[in-house]
Amino acid sequence: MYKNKSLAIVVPCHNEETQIKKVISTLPDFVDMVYIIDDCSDDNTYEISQSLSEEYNSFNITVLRHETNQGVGGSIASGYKMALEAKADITVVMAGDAQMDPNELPDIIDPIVNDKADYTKGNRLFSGQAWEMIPHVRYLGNSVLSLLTKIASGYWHVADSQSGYTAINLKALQTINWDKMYKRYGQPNDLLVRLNIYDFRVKDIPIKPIYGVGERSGIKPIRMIPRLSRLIFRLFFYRLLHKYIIRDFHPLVFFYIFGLILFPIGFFFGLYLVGARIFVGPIEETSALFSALFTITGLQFLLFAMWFDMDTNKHLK
Ligand SMILES: Nc1nc2c(ncn2[C@@H]2O[C@H](COP(=O)(O)OP(=O)(O)O)[C@@H](O)[C@H]2O)c(=O)[nH]1
Ligand SMILES: [Mg+2]
Repeated sequence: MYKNKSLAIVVPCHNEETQIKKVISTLPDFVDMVYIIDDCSDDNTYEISQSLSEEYNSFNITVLRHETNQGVGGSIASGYKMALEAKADITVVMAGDAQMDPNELPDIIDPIVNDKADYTKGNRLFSGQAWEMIPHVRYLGNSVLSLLTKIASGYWHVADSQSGYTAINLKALQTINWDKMYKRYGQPNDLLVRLNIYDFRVKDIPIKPIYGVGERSGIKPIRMIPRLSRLIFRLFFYRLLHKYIIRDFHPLVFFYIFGLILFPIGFFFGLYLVGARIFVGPIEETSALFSALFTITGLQFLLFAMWFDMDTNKHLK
């Protein structure tokens, strides 16, 4: 128990035989239950986890093995469902590769204990050394995805969207449909969008970036960014539909739609006109006017839509 709240830890694992012991052996005493999800590893993660569950039986460790690989999101969903069954007041996700510092647990869960947030997540970018400590390709990829996730999720104050160190309260755990959550690396982005649809409060907590502890990442940033960008794009429309049309209504949807239609037409037509002016010769004034009108109104629509969205979500900090 932590300040009279029961605390569950979900540990998604894929080939973590060298790392999992470190994760479990460093957990603080106030942890009530641990769910290790072995995502169909090829190594001895499952056997090692089972022996850890005997060695550290005060943590009530349950080890679940996926018969097929589901991805990190699928593993987290399995863990969440077990925590939900146990009615854990707070459920924290800590990766099985020891990249999360257990000393930071109180920082992550206190806002939930004090009912200041429904979901908290670590943010590695607040640290002054983030650029030095995080591999550069990941840092840049993360920044792009974080910006897109702000737009898609409506949590404009949340950054480091790909961080996996998170805590969730029982109410949110009971509300989200875990079978629908995205199963692979886009899981954090997907979950933020779902939380926003139900107006849950999300807080970023500064944490230390930890690299070089023997972890082997499954992420290939170059392939990941286009794939996740497509997912985030889809999630954006999913949220607009569910939050501002189905569950409630806000005209910002129309602002976004008009903006997304008018701005690209105006912008690309403008580019074409610039090319024509340079390489061919004079262009029609009305064409230039047409392009300018579309670009300017489209841009206004987009910026207003963002502003309205920010305003609607500002109480969810
Ligand atoms: N790569 C990978 N990791 C998984 C999978 N299922 C669960 N995980 C776990 O998810 C966590 C985060 O994955 P990792 O590749 O370290 O991501 P990163 O820390 O963001 O680079 C680790 O604890 C993995 O063991 C899977 O299918 N593939
Ligand atoms: Mg990792």
